[in-house]
Amino acid sequence: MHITAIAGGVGGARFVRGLRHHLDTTPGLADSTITVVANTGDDITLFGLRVCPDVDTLLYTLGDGVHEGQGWGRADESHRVQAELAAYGAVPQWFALGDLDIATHVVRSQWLGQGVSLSEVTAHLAARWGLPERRIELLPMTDVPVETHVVVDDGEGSERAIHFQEWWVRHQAAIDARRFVVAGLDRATPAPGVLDAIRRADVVLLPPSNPVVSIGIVLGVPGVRDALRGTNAPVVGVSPLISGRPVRGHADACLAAIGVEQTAQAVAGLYEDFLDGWLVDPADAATTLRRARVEVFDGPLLMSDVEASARIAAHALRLAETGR
Ligand code: GDP
Ligand code: FO1
Ligand code: CA
Repeated sequence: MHITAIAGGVGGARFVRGLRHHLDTTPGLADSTITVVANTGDDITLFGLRVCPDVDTLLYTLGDGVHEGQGWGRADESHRVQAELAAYGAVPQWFALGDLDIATHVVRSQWLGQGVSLSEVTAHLAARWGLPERRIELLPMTDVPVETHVVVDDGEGSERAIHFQEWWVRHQAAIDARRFVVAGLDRATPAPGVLDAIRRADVVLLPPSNPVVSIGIVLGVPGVRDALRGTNAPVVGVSPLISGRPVRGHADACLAAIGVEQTAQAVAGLYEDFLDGWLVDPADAATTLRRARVEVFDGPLLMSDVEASARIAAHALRLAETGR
């Protein structure tokens, strides 16, 4: 079986790790392959280095190198380089860059500077993290640089756009977002393999990633949404909201900015044109959808460890088999 997943960072990575565990421990499914299409709208250039947070969270999580408590960044990390940058007065200081993590950004930036595409760079990084051996292919959604910005009130009766990371990390999404503007998205093309991965999959899964600034950005890459509408594979999603609240992060503020209600049902509505199945937490059992089959997970929809994530992924796969 070949499964394609469209993922952001922590929610996407934990789900795919659980999916891999489920496949590896289920007779007949161990040779299944997974293609992950990653959001690159979070990407930012800092100190001349290209940082791809969602791609790196996927690499580190699926490669057993992630800082489990944080959900992003490297385990056993130190911050000596950042302390030295601070001593030079270099800014910004609101974005924590660990020493081991910086190596990823240095080598990525070096290769990009030599003209290597982001998908090729990502394949090199994925090889270092052992993803091919785990039958996981990691693709950026596009090779074209794309950066999500957030339009906020500048306090003087006008508005300005700040980088998504500044809004999310520095301001903790506490400034009202008026809208998201994704620089580069209109001229982006899907990275090599992305459309085929959706069209040729046996199952397409939407992990419980942020529907606006993770999955929503991937869906905005010209051609991706059409591929999802057109694929013969069932498309099944897992709700990132429980009782209308995100499990972590600021998906509530993101939904408010695009005028969408903060419910599992309304999130599924964003995928209505291609979604076949939707898995929700027992607290959201009242969810009904016109086109997609809704199932209630038997227990909290929480990826508290790999086994719990695997049970959620297994349920999503079963729903795909029966959902259309
Ligand atoms: P990010 O890029 O690191 O923000 O990660 P994603 O976009 O992949 O996922 C973020 C979303 O995952 C948030 O909206 C969370 O509510 C959701 N999420 C995180 N952990 C869990 C979990 O254990 N269960 C469910 N259902 N959703 C989760
Ligand atoms: N998230 C934070 O809340 N604070 C940070 O300082 C921070 C640094 C960081 C460095 C590398 C990386 O790959 C991710 C990092 N993140 C940090 C997480 C991340 O930028 C955001 O959670 C996501 O982009 C939002 O989806
Ligand atoms: Ca993200």
